[in-house]
Amino acid sequence: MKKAIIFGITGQDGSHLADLLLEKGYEVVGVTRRVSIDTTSRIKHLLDQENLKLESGDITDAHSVINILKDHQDAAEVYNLAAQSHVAVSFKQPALTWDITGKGCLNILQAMVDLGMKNSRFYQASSSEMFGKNYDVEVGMTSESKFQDENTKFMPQSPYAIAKCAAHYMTRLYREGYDLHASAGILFNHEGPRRGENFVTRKITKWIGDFIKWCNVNGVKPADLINDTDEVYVNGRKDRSQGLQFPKLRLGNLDAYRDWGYAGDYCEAMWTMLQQESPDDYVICTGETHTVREFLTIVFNSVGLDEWKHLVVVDPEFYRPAEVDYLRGDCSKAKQKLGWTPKHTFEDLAKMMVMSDLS
Ligand code: NAP
Ligand code: G4F
Repeated sequence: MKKAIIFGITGQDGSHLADLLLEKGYEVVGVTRRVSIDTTSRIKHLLDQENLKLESGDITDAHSVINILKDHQDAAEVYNLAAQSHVAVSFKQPALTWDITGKGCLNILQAMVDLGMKNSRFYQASSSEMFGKNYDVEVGMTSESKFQDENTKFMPQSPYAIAKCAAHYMTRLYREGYDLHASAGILFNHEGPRRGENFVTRKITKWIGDFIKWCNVNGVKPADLINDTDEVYVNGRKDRSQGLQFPKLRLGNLDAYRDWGYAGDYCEAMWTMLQQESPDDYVICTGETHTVREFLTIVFNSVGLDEWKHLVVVDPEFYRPAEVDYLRGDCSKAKQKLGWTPKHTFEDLAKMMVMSDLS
């Protein structure tokens, strides 16, 4: 039976990857860090599987990394999905982000070399955020289109993206310098019902789910609503102390473009990369780009609301010191070499997330 180690198993992607590997008959070792509350909610459905083993560890602690790898040197695959993965948080906690998202990867790679794990394959979760401000331009007969692929230069725009660049280069160095089978997936934004609640897509679908449930419980129809700067009120009950009120959805930059796909599809790409004879780097994306505004429109329309402007507040608190304005990937290489294509569209994704948050 093949063994795989997942650093970051409790995260969105770690949980999808664990589903996939267990389905494929792997023995899965998941690394979880000790925190004061239970973080296993995304893998709750897997906890009684005998092929899943959880090990306690932290990728910032090189001792814990080497001890875990020493106990599982027979692992065929090692996935590094662990990160402080929130871009806005990385501006507030840059050193912590560096230690986890940048140096954590080095701790794993060096431990694999020190332990002589020549037969184990390594996956690094690189990010489209590394492209930052940069893109390439394809000039057609009548139009131009912007895109990023494996050859686009990185111009990172956040402490998170800089840490990811360091880990990405480190992965390439250990591949070339130590002959390690180390691949990096440069994944564009991917979401789903298991997405953390403070990423923009999930923040929106979670809010709409809570809002619709509140309307249903209180017998409120959108036509009954009265607007205020911060909350929505129900007609005839304007007294704030007693009236029905619901906080508006507060967001930052609505004009950013992202290439959003479904996390389950992207975890299949990670696994496929490690099945290749030679390690390499691959862009994984949908090739479509949409603004936060467009996501809002699809989500609100999907619950029968034509308009979102009166329910959303643009709050500068959610602006970032530096922004990534435009991401749209070109995954031709993954299509050709891995035979991978995304299965879910932007609309599918938004509706899947809304349905889940409504239930
Ligand atoms: P996520 O939901 O934030 O999960 C991050 C995981 O890392 C969690 O399991 C977390 O554990 C773990 N972790 C954090 N600090 C750790 C530490 N010091 N030691 C060990 N584990 C630690 O992220 P995701 O969306 O699944 O993304 C997975 C990976 O892909 C991340 O590296 C992310 O940066 C990268 N990525 C994500 C996207 C995307 O759109 N989702 C795109 C490109 C790249 P806790 O549960 O204890 O917090
Ligand atoms: O959902 P986001 O926080 O994702 P972001 O910054 O693109 O990063 C995600 O994708 C990366 C891949 O490109 C990953 F590497 C990274 O780990 C993470 O998974 O923000 C998306 C956009 C940004 O432009 C942000 O400024 O939405 C904008 N936004 C507007 N209002 C907001 C909000 N983002 C968040 N999180 N919260 C808001 O209220």
